[in-house]
Amino acid sequence: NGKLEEVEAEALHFLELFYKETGRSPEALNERISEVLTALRETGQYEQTLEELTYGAKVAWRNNSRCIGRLFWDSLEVFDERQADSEEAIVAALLRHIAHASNNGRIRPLITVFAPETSEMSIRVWNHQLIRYAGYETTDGIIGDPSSIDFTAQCMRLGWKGRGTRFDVLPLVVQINGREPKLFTIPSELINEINITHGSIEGFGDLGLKWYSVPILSDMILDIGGIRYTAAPFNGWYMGTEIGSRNLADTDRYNALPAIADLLGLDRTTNTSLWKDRALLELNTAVIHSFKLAGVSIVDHHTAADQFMRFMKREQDNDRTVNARWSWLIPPMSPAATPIWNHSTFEEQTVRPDFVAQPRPY
Ligand code: HEM
Ligand code: NRG
Repeated sequence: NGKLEEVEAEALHFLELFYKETGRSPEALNERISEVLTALRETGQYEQTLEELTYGAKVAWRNNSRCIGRLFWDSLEVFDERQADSEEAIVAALLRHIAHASNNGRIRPLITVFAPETSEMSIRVWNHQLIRYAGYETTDGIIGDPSSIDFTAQCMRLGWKGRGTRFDVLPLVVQINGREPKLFTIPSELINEINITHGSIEGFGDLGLKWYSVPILSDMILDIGGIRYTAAPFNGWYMGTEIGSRNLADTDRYNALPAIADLLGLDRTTNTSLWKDRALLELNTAVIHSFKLAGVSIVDHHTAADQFMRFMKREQDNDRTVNARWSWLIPPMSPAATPIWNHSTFEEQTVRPDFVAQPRPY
């Protein structure tokens, strides 16, 4: 069975990494390897220890070529929810994740790991992120976040009704074993949202822009030692440009730049006024200002880039190669003003553990 051989090879590779990097003895490694191989040959599966799972999740973060925030990989907290076997138990764990990660603004990097994919069990969280805004296609155009249109339609098919504002928080949608998914509303007291204001531009708050405090990605596979955790939501904190240069600025997202330029009195009839750039700068300034004012963790792109350079240095000092994709690591604002810009020699390889995309379940 080719699949089993692959899992075996992945398991051995991960166990060797884990035992070596955590200073465990070769004897203990060999003992664990024979245990895992026996389990695999008898049942086609093996279960990771909490220590293996925890370290594997950290290394998956460390390995992810697209993440600029990896300096802090070793401080990831891991909640083991592999025993959760009902939609209700899974949702309760998701709510605990939101609360613990949010931490009144002092955001904690956290991953909650549910049971991996096996022949008997498969769990999917349909949400892209646990907290996200709905998007509706109406006869008057799109309302809300255009990137949520398909998922929002699924929620409505399952009986959800949004209020129809630009910022309706979507429900949690959890599916077990391909059954019809179940839908749950997140209690509003668990969700921290930040109104976007500007420290020195009067009227910026009247644009009615806001964003939620914690990005909790919930649609990727955590792949460790041949085991695929198809439901393993994780979060850190935001880099300001994710919100200020993309979510609120992209023309196919909230498209806020024209309104901001008008507020600033800029000439939008010509590109040479650089109205988009000026609007972007003030929007990004406002995002950072507003998160700081609310006491919510956020990092600007210059600091994040410096932290990433420190991460690279530290990895090299530890004789590890850094897996990196340049086009994802440069920030979407003033990229050439960060030290990442001049590193065009990044290497990207398929490595494990890692977080990987999976097909949408809907
Ligand atoms: C991607 C920042 C924590 C895993 C990214 C991106 C940024 C970022 C800016 C690019 C996103 C985009 O362009 O859409 C940060 C910051 C963190 C952090 C500031 C603060 C601690 C984490 C944690 C994990 C993680 C805790 C997992 C344990 C990833 C992954 C991607 C990513 C898997 C790629 C997502 C994809 O392929 O769509 N991160 N991150 N990050 N980050 Fe981080
Ligand atoms: N750009 C997305 C979030 C992607 C991941 N970013 C992080 N991850 N900061 C957005 O919502 O804007 N994280 O785990 O902190």
